Amino acid sequence: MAKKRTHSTGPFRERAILVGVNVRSQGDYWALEDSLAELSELARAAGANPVERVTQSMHKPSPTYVGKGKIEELAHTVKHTEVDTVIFDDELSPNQQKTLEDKLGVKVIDRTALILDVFAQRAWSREGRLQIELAQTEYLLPRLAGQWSHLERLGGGVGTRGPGETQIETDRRLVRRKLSRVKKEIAQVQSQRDQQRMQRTGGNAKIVSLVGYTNAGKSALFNKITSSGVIERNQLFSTLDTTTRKMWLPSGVSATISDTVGFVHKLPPILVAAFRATLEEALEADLLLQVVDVSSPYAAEQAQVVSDQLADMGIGDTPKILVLNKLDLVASSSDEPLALSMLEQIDVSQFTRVVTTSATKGWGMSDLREAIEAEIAEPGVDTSADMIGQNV
Ligand SMILES: Nc1nc2c(ncn2[C@@H]2O[C@H](COP(=O)(O)OP(=O)(O)OP(=O)(O)O)[C@@H](O)[C@H]2O)c(=O)[nH]1
Ligand SMILES: [Mg+2]
Repeated sequence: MAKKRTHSTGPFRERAILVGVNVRSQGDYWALEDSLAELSELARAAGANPVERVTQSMHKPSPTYVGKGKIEELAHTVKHTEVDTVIFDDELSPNQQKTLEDKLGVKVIDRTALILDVFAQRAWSREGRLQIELAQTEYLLPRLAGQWSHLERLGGGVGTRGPGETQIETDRRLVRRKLSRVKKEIAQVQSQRDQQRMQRTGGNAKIVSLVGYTNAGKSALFNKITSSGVIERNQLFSTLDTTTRKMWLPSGVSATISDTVGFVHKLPPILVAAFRATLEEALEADLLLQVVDVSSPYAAEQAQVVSDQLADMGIGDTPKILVLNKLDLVASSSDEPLALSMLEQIDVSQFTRVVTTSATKGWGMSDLREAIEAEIAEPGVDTSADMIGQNV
């Protein structure tokens, strides 16, 4: 019999098997091994210990995520490796999750729950906590039915029913009430944020926003450019809160620049929706600085994920400067041209300019400032092609 079902996204330290599929009809440009490598990092960040990976290639998606035979194989592996948890590389529907948990006899977690878990651990501000609470509650709501199934199997009865309604209905009501409370509090925080922005910018200063994959070096660049002390760490999702500062451009004009939360492959839409207040700076930006870690073997895929997610957020058309960061890890000096093969992999046509930087060495900072100034003054005059190979 399956263990008690929980959908807690709180911290856990368990031995885990990672499961991913490659669905050919969906043609994901992200290789399965790369996605699982990242899932493994996310699992570790959440405190789990991934001990095994199981993959399957399929022609079309399976209603049970993996095929029947694979589930049997998985159940066998679960027994023999004594794992506590199986983590799936995509968001599972409540039904899929329940079926898999029944068949495997251990806790089943999906990529969304894992990302929510990592976010929950990093949220320290009131706004961050509220937003993660909103995302977790939205995630939990459709999964409540499954959570009570262990009681339903016992035949309901004492302690499982309120007067005239089932426990699950009572729970749903409580959770909905919590949802509306959290949403109200977020709205309050957001209106304070709006006021602050108006005071800061006087309503007309240009807004520049750093965006990019988690761990690309956004906070490091932000600190360098504004001489601030935002936490920069070699971990996924160091930054959850937006920090905004005034920055001076070479001609003496000022703009505001914001450091924002990082993106990740298969970022759950509920999380993006919940973090809308935090992402407001990016949503309203006149100019985006899309930061890419050039030392990552997945730099091109990561750049594509961010571009796709910006488009999903409705800001795919905001002018963007491509900032190729961590140059020091692939070049010995700021003069060494960046290997063109790197640029060939990234679709540079969507960017108005390209700048190479090293936030830690301070390379390329004046180029970046000049590019920002030029872009704000005369958006889109330069073309990326002219800028490629032009170095710091
Ligand atoms: N060698 C090198 N390391 C860098 C550079 N820029 C950032 N880093 C390091 O990369 C790690 C991640 O940097 P952050 O600035 O925290 O990255 P981020 O994009 O803000 O990440 P999230 O907030 O998690 O989305 C840190 O350990 C930084 O010190 C760089 O140009 N060169
Ligand atoms: Mg950061």
